[in-house]
Amino acid sequence: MTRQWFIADLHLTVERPATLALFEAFLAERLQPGDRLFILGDLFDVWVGDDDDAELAERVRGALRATSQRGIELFIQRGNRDFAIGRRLMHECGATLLPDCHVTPVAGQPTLLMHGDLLCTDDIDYQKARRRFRNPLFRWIMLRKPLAERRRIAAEIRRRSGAATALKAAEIMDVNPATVVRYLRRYRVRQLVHGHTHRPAVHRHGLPDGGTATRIVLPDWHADSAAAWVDDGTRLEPLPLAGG
Ligand SMILES: [Mn+2]
Repeated sequence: MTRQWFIADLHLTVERPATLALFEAFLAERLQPGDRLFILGDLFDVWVGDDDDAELAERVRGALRATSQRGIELFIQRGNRDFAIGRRLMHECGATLLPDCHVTPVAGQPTLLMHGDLLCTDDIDYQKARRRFRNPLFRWIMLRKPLAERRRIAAEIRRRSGAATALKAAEIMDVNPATVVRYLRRYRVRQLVHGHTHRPAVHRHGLPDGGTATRIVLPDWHADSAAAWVDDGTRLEPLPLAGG
């Protein structure tokens, strides 16, 4: 049976090896050939570029490549922490890079997939920082710098406060409900799956036409608490992977 899996906000880093081990076990033990895996952003706690040769990057690259080679389709969205993910990584992993807004059938109905940071429009400073980080020229200049310098800059951004705090998980604001409805209408969907806020829940949103939409917020991952949502073709349900 083909299943679709949805995960987000793993925030993989060498500093949390147990979460990395959980992810590797998830890929190897839960996914079966024919399954599809959607990673909706912030797979990495930070991504300095596809040429990263650090141990973490190599391990995740290898684990994803082994997964796609087993016949599992991989789809990845960028998050606010790993916005520098590019096509080279996708090619090396056998994965497909999805745009920031992607509509696909989930549990039998058209569903919008997002990382979720675009929905947090109350955080003006963050949205400003986001535009800067996502600017193609900024990106081009950054990715031309040597790896060591990019690592230093990434560490510096994590230490600093101000506009960059929005890149830190603890500071994330929740979504703006009017913005959620705007995206639901723009993409003509009644189901939305996203991560980013670290506030896992199922929400209902009333639409201007009198209908109701469902918004599923994926959990962030920790070694002792993690879950994937699974679509068996008819239903989308959470599956605890740690912490039950
Ligand atoms: Mn995020």
